[in-house]
Amino acid sequence: MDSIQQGWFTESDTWPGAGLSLQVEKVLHKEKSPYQDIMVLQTKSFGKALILDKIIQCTEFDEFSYQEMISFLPLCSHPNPERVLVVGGGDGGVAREAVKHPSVISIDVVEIDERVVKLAEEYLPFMACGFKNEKVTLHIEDGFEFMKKNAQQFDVIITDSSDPVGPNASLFQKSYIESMKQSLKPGGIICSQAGSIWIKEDQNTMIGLSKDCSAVFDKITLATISIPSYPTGNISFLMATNNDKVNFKMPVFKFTTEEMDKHELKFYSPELHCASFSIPRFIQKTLPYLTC
Ligand code: SPM
Repeated sequence: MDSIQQGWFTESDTWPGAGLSLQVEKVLHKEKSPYQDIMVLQTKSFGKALILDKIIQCTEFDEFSYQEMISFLPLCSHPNPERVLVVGGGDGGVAREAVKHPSVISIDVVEIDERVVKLAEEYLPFMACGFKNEKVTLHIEDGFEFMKKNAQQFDVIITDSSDPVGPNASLFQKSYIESMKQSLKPGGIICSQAGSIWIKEDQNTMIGLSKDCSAVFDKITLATISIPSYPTGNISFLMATNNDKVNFKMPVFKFTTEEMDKHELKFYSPELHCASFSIPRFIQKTLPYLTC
């Protein structure tokens, strides 16, 4: 089915029987890269939107919610996060946020699809600006291969991927979790997007991810946030570590109000950090592998 009909883009594959629609003013760009179909849309009420394989990745209206939380939940839980790896993240939004943490020295972003980076630079400069920071190094290559060459290098690994379909499916499998474990320094933290708590298929992803994590990590937890442009208005993050001193629910680094204003944080705060780990009972019961 054509994803744009009568001036509306509908994301219909990720939420069975339902769909999120955005009214489109203009298709700014459309192409098939070696890895995926890419569209950049000018929408009527969500600003510019990046779509990969018909799945909304981010919109100008609410991208800050996802990028701030997937960055600062793990970074502010780690006692001294100096080296950060972002797998995916080709729009630059996570890099833009991660550079704001004061102990972060370097961020390696490993994106497989160079076209995503180029199009973000052209159409989404409010995110691609992340690549301009001197702490950030961009690598156009496969995340698995990169991690193989970089054992025990990173304090925090953030997987900023699309959903587990097509080439992204490998980023939700056990071999990927084992690769991350090998690339982490002792005591490091991983954080992966894990879908919506309301979608059965995403719950299955969370169960699989948390089960596979339990084979290599002692502490596994889930945080969940609101974001209007993802199906059901929700997205979750699975985090894990072997550091027994980490208490995910209480940030060890707390941004002050002045720092949050200086860095233009619009969603993340130490209070919201704590609150995002309070997950509904039906999800707690669905996920027996969470340890905290
Ligand atoms: N830097 C932004 C990239 C966004 N990556 C996550 C995209 C998730 C889209 N789908 C969410 C729906 C859950 N089934």
